[in-house]
Amino acid sequence: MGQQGSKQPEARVLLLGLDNAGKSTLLYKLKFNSYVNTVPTIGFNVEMIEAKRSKRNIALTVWDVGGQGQMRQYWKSFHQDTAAVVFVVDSSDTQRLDEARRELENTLRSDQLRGRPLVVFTNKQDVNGALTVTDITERFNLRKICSDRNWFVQPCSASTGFGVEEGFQRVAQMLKLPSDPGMMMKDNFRDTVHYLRSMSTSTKGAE
Ligand SMILES: Nc1nc2c(ncn2[C@@H]2O[C@H](COP(=O)(O)OP(=O)(O)OP(=O)(O)O)[C@@H](O)[C@H]2O)c(=O)[nH]1
Ligand SMILES: [Mg+2]
Repeated sequence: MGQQGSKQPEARVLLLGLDNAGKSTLLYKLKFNSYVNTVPTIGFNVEMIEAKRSKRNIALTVWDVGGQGQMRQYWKSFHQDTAAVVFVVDSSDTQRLDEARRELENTLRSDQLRGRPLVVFTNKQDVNGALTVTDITERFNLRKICSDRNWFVQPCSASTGFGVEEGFQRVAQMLKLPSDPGMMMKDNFRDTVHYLRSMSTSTKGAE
C-alpha cells in the first residue's frame, strides 16, 4: 500500500451498520467468494479487494467495524480518509429499522465524511418478507438525508452472493479519489499532500 511507483489507485471504504446486519458476511463473500460463518465483530476486520473503475483496477481497503451498541462510539475513529461509506441493513429486521436510520444519520453528520458517497446494501433479500429497496429508501428518507452527496441502494444477500459484487462495483465507480476534480477544493491540507504525492508517483510511473 502506498508504495512509490505503484500506479494502482487506492481507496478506503467504510462498512457500517447495526450488529447482525451482515457486514462481515458481506466482506468475506466479496473477498473469498464463499460463505463464512461469522461471529459478532468486536473491533474491526479489514480486507483489501480489487475492483474496476472506468476500466482501471482499483484497490479497495474495506474496513468492517463491529455494529454492537458499545462499538458504535468508535465508528468515528474510522471516518478519516474514507472514500465511500457502505451502510448494511438487515432488510428482514423491521423492528430495528429506526435504530439503523438513526445511526446512519449520525454517521452522515461527520465532517470527515462530507460529500462522500453512500451505498446502502439492503441485505438478507433471501429472507421471505424482506423489505425492498423502495421500502428502505423511504423509511430512511434517503432523498432528504443525502441531499448533499451521491447515494445508491443495492439489494443483496451476503449469504448467497446476490448483488454483492455488483454493489461493490458501484462503490468503486462512485467513490472519491484524492485526485478527483473538486476534491482539492474541499479537503484539508493532508489530502492536498496525499494528492500531490499521488500525482508525482503517477508521473514517475509514466516515464
Ligand atoms: N439469511 C441471511 N442471513 C445473513 C445474510 N447475511 C448475513 N446473515 C447472517 O446474519 C448473521 C450476522 O452476520 P454478520 O456478518 O456477523 O453481521 P455483522 O453485521 O458483521 O454483525 P457485527 O459484527 O455484530 O456488527 C449471521 O448469522 C449471518 O450468517 C443474508 O444475506 N441472508
Ligand atoms: Mg461483523
